[in-house]
Amino acid sequence: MWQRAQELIPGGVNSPVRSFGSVGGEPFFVRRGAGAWVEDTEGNRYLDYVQSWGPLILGHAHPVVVEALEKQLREGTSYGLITEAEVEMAERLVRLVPSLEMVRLVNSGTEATMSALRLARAATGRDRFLKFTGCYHGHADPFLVAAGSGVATLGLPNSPGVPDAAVETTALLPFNDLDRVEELFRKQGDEFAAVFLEPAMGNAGFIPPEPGFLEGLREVTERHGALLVFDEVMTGFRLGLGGAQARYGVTPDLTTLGKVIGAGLPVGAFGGRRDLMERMAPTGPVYQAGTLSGNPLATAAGNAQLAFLEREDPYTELEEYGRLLVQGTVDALQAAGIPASGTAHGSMWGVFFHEGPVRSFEDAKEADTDAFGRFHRALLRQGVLFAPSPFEAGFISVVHGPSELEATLTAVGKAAQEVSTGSTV
Ligand code: KE4
Repeated sequence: MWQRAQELIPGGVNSPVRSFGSVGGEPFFVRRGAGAWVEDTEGNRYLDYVQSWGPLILGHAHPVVVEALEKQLREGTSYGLITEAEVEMAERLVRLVPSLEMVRLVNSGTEATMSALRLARAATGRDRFLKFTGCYHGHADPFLVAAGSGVATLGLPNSPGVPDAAVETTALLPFNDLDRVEELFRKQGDEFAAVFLEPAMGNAGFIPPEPGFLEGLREVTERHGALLVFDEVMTGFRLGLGGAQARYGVTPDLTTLGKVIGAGLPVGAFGGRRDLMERMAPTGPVYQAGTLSGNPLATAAGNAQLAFLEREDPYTELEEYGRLLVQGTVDALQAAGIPASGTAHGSMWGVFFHEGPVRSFEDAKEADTDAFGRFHRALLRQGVLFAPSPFEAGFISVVHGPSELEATLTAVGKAAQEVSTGSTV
């Protein structure tokens, strides 16, 4: 099957990270998911900390999501016309996410971020924007940028097929370095439409903002008439019910969402201040559209999952599990003589094979990725699935409980020993 997949689909996968390229070995094919577990086509079960890269905060096939989908399926899968479920979803997002006065649903995080950037450029009449190294905002051209020739202000494409023109208005600086932002904006701040970031990085491992960083960005963008855009596709409803902006107490002008709000169905969203969102077609001139945006299956699943989170507010338990998981993993690695550090906020967490502190992607890149690969394979053999890359965040769902934590930490202890004694192949 793996051979057939690689013959017919580039790399055998419909998204690169699924190839397990950075941890070695062959990926398994999933037959089903159930709660905190995924099962492969050979009947092996794995405790799942990937959770479809964030969406499955209730775990796989949670009854409230399955029931909502079963009910909707019989009524149809898409209409291309408005439905009450879209209004219910918009009301809930506006109620729970501090920056949202209006919101539009799209089909992926990529669509959400590319639309938010277009709106920020339209609203300010400026083309340039600042992003941070290691932050991933989907694969639209303006975001596929590598550090320029030493200077931050000239983005260069980081993928063939992206024209220089698409990224020369993208500036790039290290995360958590407010001084560099202040310095850039002192000189050129009035050229910038936006500062665009993951308020806590989930695509470089898990790297939270340092105290003062987000507050500083809020102040410098206001001072120079630029918009502050939080890409909460991953942190939304993961760092708490109101996402990173509620947890860290900084309200952006625009927010992008995805993942959790679709419960595994394709959904993205962008929203924010009313005066900005009213510029979107058809009320305003900024064009954006989508055949399946807000489709009934996605809103059925998303509404069911978000309603559960709003009703049960499970974040204290999620964060406690994350804290114990990270502490137990770091302790086991250090006991095996392997430098390690890590953090857990809300239902996201990360461990670096790096003694820490890890404040930026530049720091994260110094981690021992080879040892991480050996650790990942050793865990897999014991039925535990961590994200198959050292530069991804881990997730916890409401169906990860004490027995899952105990099983995980037992596997982690053995894997750490295997890595340090070099007995892993
Ligand atoms: P999608 O277009 O993949 O739905 O969302 C893009 C995106 C935007 N913003 C943030 C903060 C994101 O984390 C993502 C997507 N995250 C990756 C995980 N590293 C998706 C996994 C994948 O690429 O397969």
